[in-house]
Amino acid sequence: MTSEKTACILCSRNCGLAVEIEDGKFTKIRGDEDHPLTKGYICQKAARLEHYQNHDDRLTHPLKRQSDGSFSQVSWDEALTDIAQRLLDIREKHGGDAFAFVGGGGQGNHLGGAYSRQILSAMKSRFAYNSLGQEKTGDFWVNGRLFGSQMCHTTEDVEHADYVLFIGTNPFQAHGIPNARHTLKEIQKDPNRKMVVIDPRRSETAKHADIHLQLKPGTDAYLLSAILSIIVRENLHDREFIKQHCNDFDLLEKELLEIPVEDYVQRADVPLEDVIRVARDFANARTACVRIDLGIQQTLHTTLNGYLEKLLYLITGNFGKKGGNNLHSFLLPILGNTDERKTKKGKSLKLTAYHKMHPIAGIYPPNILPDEIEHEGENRIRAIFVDSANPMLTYADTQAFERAFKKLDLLVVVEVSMTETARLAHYILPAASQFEKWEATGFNLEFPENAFHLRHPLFPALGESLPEPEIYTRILEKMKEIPNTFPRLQRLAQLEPKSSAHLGYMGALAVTLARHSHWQKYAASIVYRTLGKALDNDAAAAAPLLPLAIQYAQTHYAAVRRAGHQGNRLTLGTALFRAIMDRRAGTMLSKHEFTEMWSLMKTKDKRIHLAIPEMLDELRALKSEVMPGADYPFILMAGERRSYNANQIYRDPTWRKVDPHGAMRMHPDDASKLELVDGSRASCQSAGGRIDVVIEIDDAVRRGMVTLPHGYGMRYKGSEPIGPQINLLTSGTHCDALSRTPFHKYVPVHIYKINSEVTTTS
Ligand SMILES: Nc1nc2c(c(=O)[nH]1)N[C@H]1C(S)=C(S)[C@@H](COP(=O)(O)OP(=O)(O)OC[C@H]3O[C@@H](n4cnc5c(=O)[nH]c(N)nc54)[C@H](O)[C@@H]3O)O[C@H]1N2
Ligand SMILES: Nc1nc2c(c(=O)[nH]1)N[C@H]1C(S)=C(S)[C@@H](COP(=O)(O)OP(=O)(O)OC[C@H]3O[C@@H](n4cnc5c(=O)[nH]c(N)nc54)[C@H](O)[C@@H]3O)O[C@H]1N2
Ligand code: SF4
Ligand SMILES: [Mo]
Repeated sequence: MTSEKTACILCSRNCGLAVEIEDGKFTKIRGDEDHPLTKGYICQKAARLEHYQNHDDRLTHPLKRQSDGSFSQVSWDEALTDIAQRLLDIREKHGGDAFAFVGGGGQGNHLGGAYSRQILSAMKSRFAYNSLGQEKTGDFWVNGRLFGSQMCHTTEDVEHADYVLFIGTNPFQAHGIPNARHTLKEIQKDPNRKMVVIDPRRSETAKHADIHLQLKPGTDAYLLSAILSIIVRENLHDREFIKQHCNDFDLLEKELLEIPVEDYVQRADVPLEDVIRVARDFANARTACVRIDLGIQQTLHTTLNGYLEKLLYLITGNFGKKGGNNLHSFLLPILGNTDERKTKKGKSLKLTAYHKMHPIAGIYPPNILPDEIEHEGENRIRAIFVDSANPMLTYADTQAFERAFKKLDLLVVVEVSMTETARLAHYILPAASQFEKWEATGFNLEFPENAFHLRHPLFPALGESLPEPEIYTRILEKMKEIPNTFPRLQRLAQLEPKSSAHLGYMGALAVTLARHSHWQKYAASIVYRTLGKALDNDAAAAAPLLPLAIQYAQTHYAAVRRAGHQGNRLTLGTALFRAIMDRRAGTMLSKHEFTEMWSLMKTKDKRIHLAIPEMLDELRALKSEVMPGADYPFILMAGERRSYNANQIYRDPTWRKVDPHGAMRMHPDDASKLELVDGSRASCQSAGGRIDVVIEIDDAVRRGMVTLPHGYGMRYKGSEPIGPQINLLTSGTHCDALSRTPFHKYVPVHIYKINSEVTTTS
């Protein structure tokens, strides 16, 4: 038995874990008090991680599809030689646009993403699709306009705010904020602090709140603009802050004054006096912040909602201060900046062939992918790599994805498990699990104190599985994009003592990349094959953190030193890298001061550009809009976070202690009209599909709304789907016009009672 440190891989908190392992298994899992941010906190899901590490769907060998549809084992060399050749043929014949990369990191594994993305460069393609493009790209787009870059990501200091507004998020179950359940209880206990929840369901979080605005699904844009209007009408905005930091407030103010407050509040169907109270108290609070998530990002007016919630803290001056919302630093950058208005060296952004869609933050939206594969044009997508994602269950319109993926000339899936997507692949490449390799996430999203956790391997890789850095580096070598050896760099890496500043190596790397500029895009694999080989404990995969740490220390010099790292302008970065490598419980990266937040702004004038013309147009258009779905009796929230769902990460259903069916929650009044009781079977029909469900009566949901959980529908060991395959009901076209992210929380449906036995597919 050994005791080790690691982190949870189930949500963006990545809580630090202290674990005991024996015979290749976790025998004990608890929160790690030494973790610099999570300090011992965990939720009930982490204790079950043995169900991720060891189960019957784990992949052990590369698999190749045979002509009869079955899979047979092949060697790595055979698989990668053939894949590389087929990629080169497709590139030669159809150009790089015929290739797309899907996924590249889930809730716990982003280190591999630094390597997998290189295959896009090798294919001369820009088409990176991932799950952020079905939830957060609208938000990133707004950040780009307000703060000058789509990489300016915001965080919220819920732990120190006097007044917290949760809109469309249920941190009690979904977490996403520091030590969620403790933090919620702290606010609830303190008579001087207030919590407001805006959610059509009386969620577990709403149960802790001082005020719950139980609005009608999809009406957030009305409610939030009414709150903003009340604030400016009553002169509660922070004029001093606006004058000092913001542009174009007058344009915004004019629009906000036009909002018909009473009408909009009525549309949202919440008490006007509560709304007025929230507007006043939020604006008058000493410190206030807003935390949002999918409830507004996957419903009507996604991007506009993101704009309005940000205006709440901006015009009240709750930005760049303790207890407010803030920008934060990134060590491992998971976002890019792709402003569709700007051109780079005279070249505009790459639009997709069929939908002419531009990327946001470097990401294309999965919603359009089936059309980009299926259209008749020469420049359609013909080859795809899927890595760390299960689009067959998680992207909108399962039927369209199945149809489209079957038309591909090449589908390669890099996975730890035999998933529903893997079953469609030409090749399945087995990845070592997240506890069998060096891993980390870029979910270091905090301010003023930010931390990073590099996880060490705890178990040997299962069977022949390999870490992604090795898989993708071998593919680049097979494609002859990089040579197999770099003798000079390897020699220098070996020469320098392990604890040195690696200055000789870094200098030689810079010279090599300057001389061979076509290798720059493969820096991760080159560093992996050279410096990586010289690191202890086979830590090659972590080698690209050295240049990132150097860059981070240069950009945030004072903050890194405040976090206790020592060194001068040349050596601080390597000291930070060493700390990251050595501290198994995670490392505090930086301690900023609040005034330094403004240095993270990317507008040229370092001011916030409040008026976004596209958003003001959409705001104006709300007045004459009719809510969609009026001809359906129910709005389905397709994808709720509950105590026992965790995206598609756990496949073995025995991990769940409750909710085996992933039941549909329905208000008792609605249920009685349909003669449904707890445990009844019913059929749920949307415009696109039908699934059978089991009913759970729940008076916390609004009448006219039903909910189904996300994270079910797996065919474990080839079984029938377990629980609802919700994306049989959703659609890629029912989406935000600007970001193309789906309205999963607003799916109009009919529900019918069924008396026969349940079948769970469409
Ligand atoms: N247990 C668990 N936790 C998770 C995950 C998981 O699978 N399981 N997944 C992780 C991931 S990837 C993500 S992105 C986060 C998501 O985390 P959240 O967004 O917080 O979780 P959801 O339950 O999807 O949705 C949040 C709330 O939105 C509400 N809602 C629905 N429609 C509307 C609406 O029209 N307006 C408003 N204002 N609210 C609405 C729902 O009732 C729900 O309470 O969770 C993370 N954490
Ligand atoms: N209708 C509806 N659809 C939704 C949602 C919703 O609320 N409603 N939520 C959406 C959201 S917010 C998200 S984030 C997505 C999540 O959906 P996806 O992006 O598809 O990601 P995960 O569910 O996290 O699946 C991760 C996959 O990675 C595999 N994996 C785990 N570890 C590793 C590893 O180390 N290497 C490799 N190569 N693979 C690994 C797992 O086996 C799993 O199959 O789903 C989205 N889909
Ligand atoms: S699921 Fe999220 S909140 Fe729960 S232990 Fe894991 S990282 Fe922490
Ligand atoms: Mo997500």
